[in-house]
Amino acid sequence: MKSDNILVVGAAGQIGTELVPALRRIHGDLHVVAADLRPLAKEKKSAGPYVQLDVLNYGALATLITRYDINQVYLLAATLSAIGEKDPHRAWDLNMQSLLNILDLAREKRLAKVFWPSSIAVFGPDAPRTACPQDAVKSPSTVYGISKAAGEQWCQYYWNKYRVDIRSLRYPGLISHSAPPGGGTTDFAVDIFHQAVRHQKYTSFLPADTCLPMMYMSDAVRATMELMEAPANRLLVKTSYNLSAISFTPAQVAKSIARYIPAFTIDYAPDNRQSIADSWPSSLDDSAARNDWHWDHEYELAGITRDMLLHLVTGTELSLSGITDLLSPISL
Ligand code: NAD
Ligand code: AKB
Repeated sequence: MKSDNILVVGAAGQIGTELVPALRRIHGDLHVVAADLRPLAKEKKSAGPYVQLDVLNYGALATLITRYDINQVYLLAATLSAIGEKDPHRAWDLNMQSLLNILDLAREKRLAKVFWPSSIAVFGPDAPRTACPQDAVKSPSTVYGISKAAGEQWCQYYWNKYRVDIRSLRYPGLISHSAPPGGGTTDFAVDIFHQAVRHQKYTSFLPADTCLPMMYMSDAVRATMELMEAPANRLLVKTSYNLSAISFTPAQVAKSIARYIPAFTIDYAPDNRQSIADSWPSSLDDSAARNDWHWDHEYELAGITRDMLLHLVTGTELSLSGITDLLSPISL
């Protein structure tokens, strides 16, 4: 059987940094091509092909797909919620045109499958705040959310009209120790761990009690790969699946960190990202994903905290002696 050749565009970002190695472990280094606008960072060795490319350049994308005989594309390049508000037209152009380029190439080159991520940002103030259903009303208040809501409809359109097999997840805020976040509203949930390890204190740009849906990156990568491996006839949602793990507030993650770093303190200086967070649901109902392709998350807040701190203290001046309990077993 012919092996899959996979292209990941936006590979140098937060998700790509963990997704590319995970795909290479399954498909082989040479079968997964990483592409990004940024050059490969000097300190990062690439086990497989790395190509510097602008996803808005249709011709360059087409050439790359032909050269590497690509049959699956993961499109990760995008402008996230907070950065998007600084230049809405630019965010719209990148988020929409990148998707349309990949959808057209998927049709033209008869790609077997495409993955494109949506977000909890498709929901706005008119959707239920808790256990937000798969088909809840979408009234996004950011250009990022508008681009994701429109993108979902494009995915469904290309399926209905051209039978392009495009699979999508509405990711919650993702937490990773491998790469810095790219300018979203949920970034506090990553920054707080870095600051806790470096300075034992953090100033949150969201208020203490703002609750948002979150997920550990290893769960998100696994969800992505499980969705892509699922039989097509089980995938009934052709826009994007709600995907859920846990929800927490800045105060709750601070308390979880303080269990390991007793000197850790948090204070609050909410900024414009608060209104974005306030427009999003605090939890999602992802029963369609759980029913259709048996999605289940692994990491709870305690497991995320422990794993993040374990990775981040390694190589810092902070020794494990300042952190209690890190190595004792706990439930995830
Ligand atoms: P990121 O900002 O960390 O990475 C995006 C990557 O795309 C960057 O490496 C950037 O250099 C690259 N890129 C930007 N413009 C490009 C262009 N013109 N051509 C090629 N590459 C370009 O983002 P991420 O957190 O990895 O998110 C990836 C996707 O997942 C996005 O669609 C995002 O909306 C979605 N998502 C992320 C989260 C999250 O919490 N990280 C949550 C929901 C949805
Ligand atoms: C953001 O905050 O913009 C992203 C997302 C939830 O889509 N992390």
